[in-house]
Amino acid sequence: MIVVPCYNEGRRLPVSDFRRFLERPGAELLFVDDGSTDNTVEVLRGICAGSEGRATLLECGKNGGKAEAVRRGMRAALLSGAAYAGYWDADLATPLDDIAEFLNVLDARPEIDMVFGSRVKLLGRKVERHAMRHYLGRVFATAASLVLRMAVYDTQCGAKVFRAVPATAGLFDEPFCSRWVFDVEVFARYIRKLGSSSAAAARIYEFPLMVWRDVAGSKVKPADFLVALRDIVRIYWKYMRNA
Ligand SMILES: Nc1nc2c(ncn2[C@@H]2O[C@H](COP(=O)(O)OP(=O)(O)O)[C@@H](O)[C@H]2O)c(=O)[nH]1
Ligand SMILES: [Mg+2]
Repeated sequence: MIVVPCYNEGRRLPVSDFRRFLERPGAELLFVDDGSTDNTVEVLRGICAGSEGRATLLECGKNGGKAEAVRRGMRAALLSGAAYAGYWDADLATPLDDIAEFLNVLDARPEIDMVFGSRVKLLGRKVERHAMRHYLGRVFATAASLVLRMAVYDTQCGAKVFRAVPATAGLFDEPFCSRWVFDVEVFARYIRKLGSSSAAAARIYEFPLMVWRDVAGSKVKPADFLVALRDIVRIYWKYMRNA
């Protein structure tokens, strides 16, 4: 089951891509609307109505931010009985086709618990990121790697799939102390659960995406980079200081 957090996405949602995805055997989507003030809910209800129960909508009512919406959705998805649970940005900056590739990794490598999209700008791939966000992203990933004591290339890609097993159960139970960089907090919780960064690193797979594009209409503002750095310090203090 894949969780799709949505906030004022009425105009950006690639409806036909979601419909096509739902025709695949076993495909399940859980949209989480977060108090959108546009027509997001109507658009999502339209997708769910034609899905024969394979797409559902969770409505949070008041806007609580992406972290909280993903947390609620992932908690439900991990408890749903599905073998895998993941989350995926609604703008489909990462195409839905990659979900099948991520699941192939989980099927082929039983020791892996999580597969995360990684935006590595290699020749022969189409990873199109604004230069500024690319460089800020590199600074941020370096800071996150130091805090986590684990070399992660890209913590912030909004395309992640988890195996529903005891090691990942509970990762989304408690509210996050970070706003945008809750992904780093998920890594920190997993490290705490397994006992060390090296044990966690052995069970995480970063998947270099073939295609990724910066979709216009992002809700992340330049000042959020500073919030992200503050939250990295919070995460260090809460999870990693005594680890
Ligand atoms: N539920 C919820 N989702 C949000 C919120 N803000 C952003 N999102 C979702 O987070 C995902 C990524 O947002 P986006 O603005 O594209 O960020 P960017 O790709 O990192 O620039 C999309 O699915 C958004 O709808 C929010 O306040 N609540
Ligand atoms: Mg985006």
